[in-house]
Amino acid sequence: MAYKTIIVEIDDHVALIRLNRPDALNALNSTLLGELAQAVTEAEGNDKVRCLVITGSEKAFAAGADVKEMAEKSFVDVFVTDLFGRQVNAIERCRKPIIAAVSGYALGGGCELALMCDFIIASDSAKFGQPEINLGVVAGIGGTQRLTRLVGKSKSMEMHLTGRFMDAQEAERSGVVSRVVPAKKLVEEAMSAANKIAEKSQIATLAVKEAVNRSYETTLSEGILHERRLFHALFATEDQKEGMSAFLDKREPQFRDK
Ligand code: DAK
Repeated sequence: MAYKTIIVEIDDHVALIRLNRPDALNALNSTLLGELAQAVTEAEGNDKVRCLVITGSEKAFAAGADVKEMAEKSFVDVFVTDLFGRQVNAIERCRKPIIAAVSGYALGGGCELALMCDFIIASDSAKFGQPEINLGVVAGIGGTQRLTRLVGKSKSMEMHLTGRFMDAQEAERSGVVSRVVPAKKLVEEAMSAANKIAEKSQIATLAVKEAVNRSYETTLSEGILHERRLFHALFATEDQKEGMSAFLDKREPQFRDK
C-alpha cells in the first residue's frame, strides 16, 4: 500500500514504520495518523510480522499534533468526530510489540505516541515534552496519564505546566526510555531489539505485553494473579516444552508459535 506521510518496510519479521512529513517535523495530522493506524492494523494482521518499530527522522520523531490542522476547529468538531480517537485506539490495541525509536523532538502528541508504544529507545538528541500548555490546551492522547506513571507527579506536573523539554539523559534517568544510543545507530539498535523479540515464541511475547500492561490497569494482587495464570497457561504450549528442552539440551530453541 502506498502511503503519503509514512514509509513502511517489512524487513523479515519486523515492520519498520517511518513517519515522513519532514517539512512539518512529522506533525501528526489526520492523514498521517490515519495511515499510521492502517499500517499498524495491517502489520498486526500480517502473520509474517512479529514486532513493529515506529520512528521519525533524526530531527524529529514528531513535533506534536498538527497545529495548523487543529487551530480553527471548534469543540463540536473535535468532540463529535472524536478527533484522533479511532486512529489512536488502533495503535493502543495492537497486541504485537511496538518499539518507538525516537530521535530529536517528541513533543505533545509525538511524545504521547512514543509513550503509547511498548518501550522507547532514544537517540542522544531526543527531546521529550508536553508543551500543549503553550497553546492553551492540555495533552489529549494520554500524556498526563502515561508520563505521570513513568516519571511521577512532580516531574510530570512540571513538564505539563511549564512545557519544559526533557533531554535523552533525563528521559533515561526518569524511566521514560529503556536506553539511549547514538543518533546514527538508532534505527539499527531498534531493529536489532525487534529482531530479537521476533525470535521468541509469539505466544509468550503476547503474554508478556498483556501482563505488563495489566500493571497499569489493576491492583498489585490482581496483576500478580493475572501474570501467574498466564504463566500456568503457557504450559499448554509446545513452545514451553521446546524452550525448556532446548535449554536442557544446550541448544537454541526453535519456537513454532504452537
Ligand atoms: N504542527 C504543525 N506544524 C509544525 C508543528 C506542529 N506541531 N511543529 C513544527 N511545525 C512546522 C513549523 O510550523 C515549520 O513549518 P514552516 O513554518 O516551515 O511551514 C516547520 O515545522 C519547522 O518548524 P520550526 O521552523 O518551528 O523548527 P525549529 O527547529 O525552529 O523548532 C520546534 C522546532 C519543535 C521547537 C518547534 O517547531 C515547535 O515548538 N513546534 C510545536 C511543538 C508543539 O507545540 N507541539 C504540541 C502540539 S499540540 C488529541 C490528540 C493529540 C493532541 C491533543 C488532543 N485528542 C485525540 C483529543 C496533541 C496536541 C499537540 O500535540
